[in-house]
Amino acid sequence: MAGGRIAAIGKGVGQASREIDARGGMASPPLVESHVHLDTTLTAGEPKWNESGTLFEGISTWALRKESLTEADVIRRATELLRWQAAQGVLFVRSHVDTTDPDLTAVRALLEVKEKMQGLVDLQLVAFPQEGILSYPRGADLLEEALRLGVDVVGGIPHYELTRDMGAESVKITFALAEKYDLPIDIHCDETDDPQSRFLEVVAAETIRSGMGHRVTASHTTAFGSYDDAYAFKLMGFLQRADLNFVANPLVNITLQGRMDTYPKRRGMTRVKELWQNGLNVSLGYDDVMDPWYSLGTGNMLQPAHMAVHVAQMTGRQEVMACYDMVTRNAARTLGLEERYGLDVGKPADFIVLDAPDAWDTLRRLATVTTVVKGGQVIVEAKPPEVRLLGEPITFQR
Ligand code: 17E
Ligand code: FE2
Repeated sequence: MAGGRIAAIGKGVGQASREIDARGGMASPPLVESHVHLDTTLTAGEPKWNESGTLFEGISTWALRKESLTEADVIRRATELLRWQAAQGVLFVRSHVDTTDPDLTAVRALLEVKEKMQGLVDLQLVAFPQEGILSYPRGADLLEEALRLGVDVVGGIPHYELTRDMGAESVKITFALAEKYDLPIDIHCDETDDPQSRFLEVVAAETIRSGMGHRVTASHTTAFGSYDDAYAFKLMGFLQRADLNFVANPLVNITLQGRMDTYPKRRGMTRVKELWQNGLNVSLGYDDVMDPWYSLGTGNMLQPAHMAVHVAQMTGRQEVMACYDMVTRNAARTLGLEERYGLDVGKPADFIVLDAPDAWDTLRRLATVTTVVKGGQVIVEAKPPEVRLLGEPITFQR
């Protein structure tokens, strides 16, 4: 490393001022969080718990918590979660921030957090109209105001607009704002089990029309898991033409979706394996840590990858490895970080060391991130848990 950048890679390439003993573990580019809600984090139970476990009770519970929101409150909670994530090797984060608030309190707070955390974590913010662009009073104005304040990405939530027409119209508003301010897009799209929720096709059409390609991301898209195969097959071709990114949030959607089903009960996840097989960029997010939608969690990105292996049945050798890519390289692509991300000479010296020899073993054991290096500086050192049975060490290795 030199000047905070990677100077050389390989054996015998010169003398380093500091050596890190990886003890047989692998080095990897940092973990990337491509979808989280930092404004809502660490509020579980406030002012009440989400007893039904549905997306909708999550939204109404958050609306109650929003009434008492202050900038200091958001800053404290968001900073805490970013620290948890950095401590677990997550150095790049894309967070949605609710713009359906006449005061834009969370927007102002997270813009401050972004500034304050620079140097530790790269934070991207998405203006997210939680209660709708057209269904919330002045929703479109508030969304645009957030962009003027400096939010990086334009969001949407078409499936939660009052009618199908309003949903389609809202997608067009998102694209119009993105084009006006030259910003990427990340839309909460079709987060429902309703197979009639078909806003992804509108997003694909707008992506093709605008030529925005991989500057567009469709998040959640859980209804894609409920579409019939004939429609899904046709749609997949359009998605390939559009070349947009997908983010799935398996920890959260496996619990939020399927709530109106008895049995068989749907998995409520988008077609992660098939999107990946068809060459589309898929990444994974945590979505929520201890909030009205998901009361558990620590922000460790190996957990959604581990859950994706199960929910998407990506259990083949290469498939498990692909799930690791979905919280590293693919997520970096979703965030548009290709230029500065990766273990290549000349790129910033940001990397992690895991106590596992490869990506497969990392997910099998939910390995510990033992070292985190940011800009050439060691910022985290951690020891894997030491276990002894009758005095003998147990390593969980065969
Ligand atoms: N809001 C939403 O609409 N969907 C989600 N999964 C979360 C917030 C976490
Ligand atoms: Fe989300």
